[in-house]
Amino acid sequence: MRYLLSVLLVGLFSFQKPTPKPNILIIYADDLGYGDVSAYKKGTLPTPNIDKLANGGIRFTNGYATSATCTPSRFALLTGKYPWKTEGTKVLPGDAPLLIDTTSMTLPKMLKKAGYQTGVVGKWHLGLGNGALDWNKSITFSPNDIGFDYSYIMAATNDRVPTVFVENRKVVGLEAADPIYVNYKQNFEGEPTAITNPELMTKLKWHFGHNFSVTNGVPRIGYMKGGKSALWVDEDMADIFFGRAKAFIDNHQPSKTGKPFFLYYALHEPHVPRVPHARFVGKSGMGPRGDAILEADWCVGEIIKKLEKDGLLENTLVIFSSDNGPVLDDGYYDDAAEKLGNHTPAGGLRGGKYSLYEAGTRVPFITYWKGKIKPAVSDAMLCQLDFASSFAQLIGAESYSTDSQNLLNVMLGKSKQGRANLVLEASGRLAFREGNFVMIPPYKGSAVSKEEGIELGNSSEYQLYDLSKDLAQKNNLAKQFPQKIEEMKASMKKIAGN
Ligand code: NG6
Ligand code: CA
Repeated sequence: MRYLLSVLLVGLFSFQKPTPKPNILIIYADDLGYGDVSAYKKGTLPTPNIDKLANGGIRFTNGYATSATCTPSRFALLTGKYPWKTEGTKVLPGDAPLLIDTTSMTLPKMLKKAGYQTGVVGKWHLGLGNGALDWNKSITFSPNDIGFDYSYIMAATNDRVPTVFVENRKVVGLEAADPIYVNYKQNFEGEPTAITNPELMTKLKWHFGHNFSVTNGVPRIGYMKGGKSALWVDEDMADIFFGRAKAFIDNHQPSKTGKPFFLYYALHEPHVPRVPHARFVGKSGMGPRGDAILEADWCVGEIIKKLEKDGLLENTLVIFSSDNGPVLDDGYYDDAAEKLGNHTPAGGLRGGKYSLYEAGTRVPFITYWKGKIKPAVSDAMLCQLDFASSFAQLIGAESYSTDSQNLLNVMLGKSKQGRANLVLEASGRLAFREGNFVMIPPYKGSAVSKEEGIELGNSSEYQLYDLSKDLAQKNNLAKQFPQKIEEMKASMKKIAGN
């Protein structure tokens, strides 16, 4: 009898064996606008590979980054915390110390704790080291100290020095005989810059900013010296990052290791400088920005092909999104505006990168899981901030962040009940979306950024828009609905303080 019972119990338990934890792949573009993906806004620029995910998964129309610039959005994605609650979450220079506290819980740490093999490949921009970093030594305070088993990154942005890759704790390809030095305050004696030696700018010329050291024919932000053997070639960056992402999958095959993986694949496109591989040059007819987007789309296609080839697609949750909205001229002469034609990077939303208007933070946001997620378009509101709590639910871990909401069912298409509200951020300024309304408090500063020509959202008056009727934010309802403003102010205060 007892024997029978235990057989029955064993049978029952093996029958109820939990499904294995899926792999998680986040593909994160840099400055890709809501309307830059053709599944979002059919235009002159085809993105067939991203479209495949969008049309085979859930295409979210109200998906947000927390912020209209890179560093804070990435901070939120990896920590599950509103970035503006932590000091220093602004666009970082290339020599900034690590912004994420190594003792705090993070998304990759949570996954690692649950048995995941974790990797990051691509753009980092969250600082490295603990102050006065020596790039020639092993780097502590790196992605490897906040939960990643493997990292292959560019430290900051492709327009900031040092223009080298860092694999785990080491600058890739550095030779001891030619050490590398970085300084954001002053140049190294005798070293050329874009100002003293403009002839070095063989590939791109600066329009504003970006007139410090020149590497690979491209002027950058910040000064650097040495490390010649380690300098990246911009044209090869997409292939190198894809190669490392692919190798990460090869080296962490769940069938061999018995463990799922988490890969954060952070593309560098279409951030400036836009220097795509020759395969893509001239292919979009829109100049380097369009070509860079085609390159990014190619990367997406290749990584999905890789998963498919390895039989991993049915057991991998794939997410595609972008860190902030689009910008055309971000400091180089590359004809992005001149060759735009009918393409609409913001897809009808107002503003762009740096803006408190929708195009700053509302981005392409796609979840895809072959066989598990049914194709759909969802207008539920969700934010990259929510990955932390949603993935916690996915893997049966406890959520560790109160800013991050568990929207797993929304991400899997089982619910359309998204966020009730979300605080949006652009360069330290906050706005508040609740339901279909968005409120932008008054801010000093110019209405349009002088150099990029983007409407920032600044006004001396309150702004209130009903996005269900006025997606382009043309009609300020603040005067008409003073009560609504008061309600939203009170609601925002509960989350963001005064
Ligand atoms: C700005 C840069 C811009 C870009 C941005 C960061 C100038 C004039 N502009 O300061 O080119 O690098 O920082 O972009 O230097 S982000 O996507 O990483 O946030
Ligand atoms: Ca960005």
